[in-house]
Amino acid sequence: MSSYPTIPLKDYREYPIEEMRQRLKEFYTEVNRRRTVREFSDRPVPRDIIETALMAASTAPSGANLQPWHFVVISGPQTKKKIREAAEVEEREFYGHRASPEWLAALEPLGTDTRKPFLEMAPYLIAVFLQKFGVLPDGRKVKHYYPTESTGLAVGILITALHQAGLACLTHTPSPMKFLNEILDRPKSERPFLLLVTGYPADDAEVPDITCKKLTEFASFIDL
Ligand code: IYR
Repeated sequence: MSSYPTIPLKDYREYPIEEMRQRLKEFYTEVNRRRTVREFSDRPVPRDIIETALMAASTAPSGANLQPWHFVVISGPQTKKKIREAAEVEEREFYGHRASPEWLAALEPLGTDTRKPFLEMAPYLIAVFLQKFGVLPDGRKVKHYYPTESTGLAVGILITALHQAGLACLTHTPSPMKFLNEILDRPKSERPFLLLVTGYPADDAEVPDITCKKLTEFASFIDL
């Protein structure tokens, strides 16, 4: 058996079952209020809020603990404008030619279109990159395992953390997103994963009238 360094699991906490129920109920009530928002206010948000949310995201489990992600936080108007312009070029292609009628029909309840003003309005865009491999200081490559799953888990925590802080998010996926590597000067070993738009919602923000599936629709239990 290989030996590896360990430390005691000192931060784990167990709760009495009733407290477990109560805590989860409160957590569920809290996350159930989260809605994806497409209309943002330009009100500023202190940068340390974003930094702490990113620290929370960085606690996500990852393949072989290689943490195969990089987050670029964009607050500057010039860079936001470049991103909006490049994203809208792709979106015009998408809505005009690339998307199948079936895909466009699926998007209909969301009311999305080629215009992405939120990319300039929101105080922060967080471009999330997935690293297919890491690069050591001497230039050698380190293969990453499950980078897609790992980065998805980190983004899930990031969205939850921002919601906890009272900020709204939009998970935006202009496709393809290669332009993010060029604009943000990220290496080829990194694949753009998601553009997370965050800030306060606009005062008159509205959201689609859609709901989550019921537990019985998305989960099954096997007791045998
Ligand atoms: N990227 C496009 C289209 C789009 C695709 C999916 I899947 C969505 O859930 C929402 C939008 C856009 O942002 O408009």
